Amino acid sequence: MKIYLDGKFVDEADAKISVFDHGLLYGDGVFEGIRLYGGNIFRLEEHLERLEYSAKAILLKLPLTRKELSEVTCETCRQNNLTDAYIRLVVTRGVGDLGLAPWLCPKPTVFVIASKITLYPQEHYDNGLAIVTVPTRRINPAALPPTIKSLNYLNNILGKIEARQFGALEAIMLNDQGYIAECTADNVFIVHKGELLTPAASQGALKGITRSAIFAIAQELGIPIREQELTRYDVWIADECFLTGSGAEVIPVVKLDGREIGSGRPGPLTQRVLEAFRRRVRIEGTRI
Ligand code: PXG
Repeated sequence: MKIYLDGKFVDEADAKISVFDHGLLYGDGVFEGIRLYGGNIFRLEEHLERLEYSAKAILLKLPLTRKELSEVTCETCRQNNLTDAYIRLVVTRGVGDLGLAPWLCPKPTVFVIASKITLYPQEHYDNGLAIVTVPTRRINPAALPPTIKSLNYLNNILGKIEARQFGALEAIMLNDQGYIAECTADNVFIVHKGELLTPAASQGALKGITRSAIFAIAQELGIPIREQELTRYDVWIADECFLTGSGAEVIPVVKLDGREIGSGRPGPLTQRVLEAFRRRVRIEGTRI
């Protein structure tokens, strides 16, 4: 496997980073998780824009332009002869000393990994996921905005560990007002009376690229869609529920905390959205 690392394509075994890199020492950096479908990168410009916003929010000056980042991302896929892949684009604060001071890190580190992806097992797309609500709250946007896709994922990892302790693969995280923010690595949607509802970013959700594709798909299909504050009660009485993410795509949820949602089976609107999403990823996108 060839990895892009700071201007060069190197073998996996040579893709090494300093122990003084602040991405490692402090989680000081930003990243994107991107998908390649049939030789097209899905919504690359949107991912690069979000990366630029994440970087700007932490006052990290990206060392490559949008065009250069786009080119190295495509080239990493080409170098590995990939047509379908998961791409991880990472920019860290770079090498510094043992203090926090980001201004003492002269050069950000940039790397791109393009690799195979393992989705949730197919049975969960067919039969739906059972998820739980975890006690760990999503971090308060006033402490660290969840709209920044930073290398600090410990809040989500604590949520993921709790999900597993309850026997679930994914979990709903509430914000500190008790409203649904998102899952540990996915956005949440419910269907209620024919309408699609999802929490706003202000509730502590990442502005997911898949989530924004769902807004376009809903419009195309003529399904009403809007952002709304959601509680667990809204999920209890929902007709359907599904999660979205670059890794998960669109996955039905049929149980929350052991309680069946709707009919207890993946619902018809979820199926329509999932099919439309799978069609869209094949035709939309940047040819590598
Ligand atoms: N919320 C969080 C906290 C995420 O990390 C999403 C929502 C969905 O956003 P996108 O833009 O992907 O629709 C994410 C995305 C992984 C992996 O390695 C994680 C994500 C995406 C792809 C792979 O587990 N998180």
